[in-house]
Amino acid sequence: METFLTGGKSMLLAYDQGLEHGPSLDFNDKNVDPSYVMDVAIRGRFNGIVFQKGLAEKYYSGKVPLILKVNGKAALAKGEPIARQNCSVEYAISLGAKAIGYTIYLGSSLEPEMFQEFGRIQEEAHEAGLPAIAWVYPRGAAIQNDTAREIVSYAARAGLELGADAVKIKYTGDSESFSWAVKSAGKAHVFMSGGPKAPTDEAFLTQVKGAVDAGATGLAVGRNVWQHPDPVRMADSLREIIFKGKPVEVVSAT
Ligand code: FBP
Repeated sequence: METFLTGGKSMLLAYDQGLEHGPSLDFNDKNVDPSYVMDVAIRGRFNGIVFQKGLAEKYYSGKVPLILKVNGKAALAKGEPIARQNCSVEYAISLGAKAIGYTIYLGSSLEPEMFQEFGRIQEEAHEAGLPAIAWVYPRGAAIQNDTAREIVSYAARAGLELGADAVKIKYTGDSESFSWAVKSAGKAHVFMSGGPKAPTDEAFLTQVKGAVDAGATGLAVGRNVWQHPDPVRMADSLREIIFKGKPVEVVSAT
């Protein structure tokens, strides 16, 4: 995990939304180009970039550590969510991966398949000396509110118990409830998931500050950075909060 940490904290740039959401929902003429986002990762001094294998093959420049997402799904199919493996750990390593990412839809009726698959992938990653990062997203008919304290903390705990070295979870909305999720994750690092672009920079930075104050290792963010008109400036603001613990007011004012 050390590759992704600076003084125990971390800031990762996620760019798998083209598969997860489709290009028309999230992208504009600039950020539809993976080279643009690769460049943001470098200039924004991120601790890692998250790609699916196709983007890693064609756009990964090697200048920022690579986290290879080895499963994923499109948004078109309805029904209980499942994302199956689409890339082997061995191939991910051949592309330069320094960590393996995998999404688990906790609460889906197809959850057992993802538990089993993640179990094997985690062991293969560990055998190769790589950490396994689990995106643990409670989802499906059984889940009413995927940002409720008990649901997010369940996601964090499930990740720990399944062997994840880090869990990527949604923010609960306030620092106090998020700190329970961080406690529940135990020794697994907690990354707050960015979510859709917030209405203001301040609103997003407040969430990030809340997560960091709750004990999160940091942030794995996509849209709030590469949809920003000045993504490098946003990355600088995030760094001030994550690595230096600065208050939002100070960061927003600079
Ligand atoms: P964002 O910061 O853009 O939300 O990205 C984080 C992420 O986990 C991506 O890795 C993934 O593509 C997306 O969110 C999944 O979003 P959803 O919650 O719609 O499944």
